[in-house]
Parts: sequence; C-alpha cells; structure tokens
Amino acid sequence: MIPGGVDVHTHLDWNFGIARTVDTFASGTQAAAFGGTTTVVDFCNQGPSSPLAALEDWHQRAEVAAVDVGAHMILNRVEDGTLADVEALIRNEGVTSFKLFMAYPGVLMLDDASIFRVMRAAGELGAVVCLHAENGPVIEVLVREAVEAGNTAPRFHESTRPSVLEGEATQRAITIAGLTDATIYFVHLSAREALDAVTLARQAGRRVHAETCPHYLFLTSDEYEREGFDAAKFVMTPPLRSREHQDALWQGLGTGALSAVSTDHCPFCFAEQPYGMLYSKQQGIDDFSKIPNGAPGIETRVALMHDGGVRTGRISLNRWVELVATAPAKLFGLYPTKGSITPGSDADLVIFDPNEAWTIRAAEHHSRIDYSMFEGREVTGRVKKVFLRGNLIVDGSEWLGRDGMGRFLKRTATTA
Ligand code: DUC
Ligand code: ZN
Ligand code: ZN
Repeated sequence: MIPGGVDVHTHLDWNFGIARTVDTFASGTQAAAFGGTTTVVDFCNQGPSSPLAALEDWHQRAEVAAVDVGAHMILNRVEDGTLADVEALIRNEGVTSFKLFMAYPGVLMLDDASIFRVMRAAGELGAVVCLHAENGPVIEVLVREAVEAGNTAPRFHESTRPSVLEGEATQRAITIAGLTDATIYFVHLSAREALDAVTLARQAGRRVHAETCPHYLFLTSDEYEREGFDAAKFVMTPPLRSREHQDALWQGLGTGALSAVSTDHCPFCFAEQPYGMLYSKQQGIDDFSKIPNGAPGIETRVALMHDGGVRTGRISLNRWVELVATAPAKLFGLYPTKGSITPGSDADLVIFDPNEAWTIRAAEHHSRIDYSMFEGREVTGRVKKVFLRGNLIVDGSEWLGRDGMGRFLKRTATTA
C-alpha cells in the first residue's frame, strides 16, 4: 500500500488559445484515480481576464472533479493590479504557486522584468514560482525559418527547440530568482543543460527545484522519425530529447537534483473526431507549428515509474513514493494531508500489486484521449484499489467514485 499519488502538473479542460484539452475535470480525474493518483494540482490560465476572475471560472469547471484538486495560476501579463491579485490568491484562495512562461512570445510569455516582479512578490509571500524555461524569442525565429523553408513535418518541432535554449532560460530564471527570496520550480525539465543549472544552484543551497515527466524518462527523440503524421502524438514542449539527456535525467532522480515526477497531462486527440478540430493534433497536419503542444499521461505515471524505475533498480521503492507523492505534496503545501500515510493524513491510499503484468492500451484508459505515447508497452506492477479520503473509488476495473466528490485543496504558502 502506498499513499495516493500527487500529480502537480495537469491541464484539464484547458484553453490553449487555438486548442483545448479534451479531458474534462470529470474524465481527467477519473483517469488519474485509475492510475493511482488521488490529488491533482491543475494549471488555471489567467487568459484575458484577471487572475481572480480566471480562478472563478476554473472553479466552475473543476466542480465535477472526482479526486481532490488544487490550482496553480498561470500569469500571462503583469499589469496594474496583477500583484495585488497574486497576494489575494495566496492569502485568501489557497493558490500558492504561479506558472510563468519564458516561451510562446505574444501568447503566454512574460518578459524578464515581469518575471522578476512576480518572483519578488512570491518570495515575500512564501509562494512558489513555476517556470516553463525555454528561450521563446529565439525559438520563434527558428520555427518561422523552418516553416518558410518548407520543413513542416512534426519532427521539426524538435529541431527548432534545441536543448541549449532550455538550459539558457533555466540559468536566466535561476539568476533572476537570486535577486529575490522566491522558491522556484522548473516544470517538465527535459535537457541536460537545464539539469546542470539546477544541480549547481541546489549545491549552492538555493531553493531551486525541478520535476521531469515520464515521457522524457522513457521515450527519446527517435519517436519523431515515425512515418507520416504519427510523430505529432509526441509533440509536446519541451520536445523529447536524445538518450544522452534521458540518462542525465535518471541520474538527476538518483542524486536528488530532480525533486518530482509529474505528467504534464495536456491531452489533444490525434484524430479530429469525435470531439472536433479544436481538441485535435490534426490542426497541424500541414505545419508542425500549428500542432497543439501537449501529450497525455495522467493514467500511467505511477505504474511506469514503478516498472521503469523500481524494477530496473534505477530508484528504490521509497524514492518512487517520494517522487510520485510525498515530495510534490511537500513542495506545493499539501503535506502531510497528502502524500503520506500517517495519523491525521487524508486516507488516500493505493493498493499496488508489484507483480501483475499488463499492457498499456489507450482503448482501456478512462481519459477521453484517443492515444497513448506508451501504446503496447508491457508494464509490471498495477494499481488494484484506490481510496480517496477513506472511500473506495477504484476496485480493479470498477469505478466506484463519482463526479464532484473531489474537494478543492486550499494550499498553504511554503518556503521549501
Ligand atoms: N507547457 C506545459 O506545461 N504544458 C503544455 C504546453 C506547454 O508549453
Ligand atoms: Zn510548459
Ligand atoms: Zn504543462
């Protein structure tokens, strides 16, 4: 038995401008539960409104959640009133972490001055600043030139986002944060150069953390060599990297340079139907730069990390639990209510059979997504029963939970 998994990086019912993720809070959280995850911290997008108004809207959509949910706030503008909203979110709303994009200029990217201002405010208030670290303006040039040269296949998504640009942005964020008291957390870290920067910062005693995701640990950029448009299934940001980067990430999990494994569950269907083009990768059939960036994974994280981590001897049983539950709960103000089996904690429990062999099949998933990046992969170790606050919600293949039984988690500020 292990504590319920804590996945601190999901995008449910998420508006990504030209595209929307296909999982609702109901389908996405049910999928999470079947995968052994009982707590999700999801990204609320500020979008065109104020952060407080965006949170209201997020709450309405999250009402149907079947496991417990918290919210991070993505800030895509810092203007008059934004920092006051940040303070109100932390003090009154239980939203104690903020995601800032260093990529996607003109859409989500914040400039360095805005990043500095948010970090300074977050540092004063004990909140965590999450960063998508890639040099967006340089990537924009590379993407435009690739498309103009007729290089429009999905594989050019990778070649236009070189790992050094993740390393550069990671170091820049660490440098800026050093002028403030902010705790920072790099989401979806994929590159050795970024890991090196995080490692050095941590060795210097800085409050710098990073997660990686199962797809960076189990898949490589070889997937972009697939025939036709199939490679679009692997178009997420940052892209899959080479084996060299993957080996470095596994080392980082071992040394503690990496603190958590989250999914970045950001599901866009491969096919146009049945949900329509807004939810589909097919938007980019003629131009990789129009493929919605994101991939699914909420249902396979815990088992994959057991199979590919514990069974192969790369991480211990305890480190597995730490990476998928305890550490993310601690970093995001949920511990010991979540991520722990101790008196007073929520009885979020997973009965896991370490010996059962099964095969990952999207057709058997509970998410609305129509593919898995791990289709056909044989895995040993399976979630058998899941309890949410003492209630049995998953019993083998049977769903005993219900939409709306998830609670909103007001999180506390932390200075991890
Ligand atoms: N970053 C994410 O964290 N998720 C989806 C898209 C992106 O760029
Ligand atoms: Zn991101
Ligand atoms: Zn994400």
